[in-house]
Amino acid sequence: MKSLKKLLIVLAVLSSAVGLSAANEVNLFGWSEYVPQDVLDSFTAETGIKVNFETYASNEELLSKLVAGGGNYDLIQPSEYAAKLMIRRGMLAPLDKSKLPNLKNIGPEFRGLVHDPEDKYTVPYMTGTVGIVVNTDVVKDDIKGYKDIFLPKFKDRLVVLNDNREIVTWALYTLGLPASEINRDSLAKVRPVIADWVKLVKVFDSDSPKTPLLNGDVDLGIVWSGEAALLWNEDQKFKYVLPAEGAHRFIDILAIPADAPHKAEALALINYILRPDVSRIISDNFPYTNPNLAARELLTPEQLANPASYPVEPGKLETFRDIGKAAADIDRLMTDLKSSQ
Ligand code: N2P
Repeated sequence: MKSLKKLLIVLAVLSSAVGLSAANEVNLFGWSEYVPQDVLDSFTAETGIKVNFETYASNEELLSKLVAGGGNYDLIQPSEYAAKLMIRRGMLAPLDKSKLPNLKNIGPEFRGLVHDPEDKYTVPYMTGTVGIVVNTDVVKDDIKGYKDIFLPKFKDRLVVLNDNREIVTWALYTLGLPASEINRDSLAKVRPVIADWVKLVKVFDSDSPKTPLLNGDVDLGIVWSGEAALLWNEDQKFKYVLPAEGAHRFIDILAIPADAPHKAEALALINYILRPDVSRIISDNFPYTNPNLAARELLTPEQLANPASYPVEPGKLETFRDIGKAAADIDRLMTDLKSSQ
């Protein structure tokens, strides 16, 4: 009996040495420019759990990698509409709340939302908006919405997110159509609008749209609010405007894929991220709207006064709906319009 035990220990040590046993790791697939490497490193230092980190730049990219399989991801960060789709298709594992005591730090207004009414599968990571950044040193016009920036005079002075669902939604808002009703008919209506827009755009970038604005390569942008907040911190000439026609309020969540190989480690990382001192570091690096109210208490008055992170008059904001198969129609339309450029 004793020697069997010994043998098992030797086997375990050997197999971990050659990488056969991968128990003490977690595979994170997250948005680029959203999770500070420092946070992952300190998690590893505290727990001994190694974090393998891969990034994506759109929900559609995340979904296609997951559907293709082979990623072995343990922790992902979809936005509300992609999370809803995954729940509907049974792609997410229910969360063991007993392993998430820090969940208490999330504000009540971020619980029980449409994408996961019983908070069974998802935990809010950050929320934010998609809006317009104006370099007010250069652009003196009163910019209120999409219709004020997609103009011939701003040709080659615009950066926008490289996100098909976003772009189609901006066009729907511009036409006064509901953002959640995406079908053949509404796509036919937005087609000529977007065809004109793509001719004006200089840069499509979802990873770091702040960069061409900072460099002065462009004067206007449609970006994630966290990018706008970083620009504001850099120089207050970069003003954030929530488009009058309507804008996306995204809720990005943490979730564990149903087939994740390291669920316990993923839960440990979620609980770590929910710790106020850790969540505060995330806000320091990527100043989105933090749903963790205990972490918000640790932010400076300047951080809380950043108009892109914590908008005072948000206007017309909407979360996105799961639109099922129409997502593929959006991608076809956008590929078509961009390639005929
Ligand atoms: C961070 C991307 C923000 C997430 N680069 C938008 N849902």
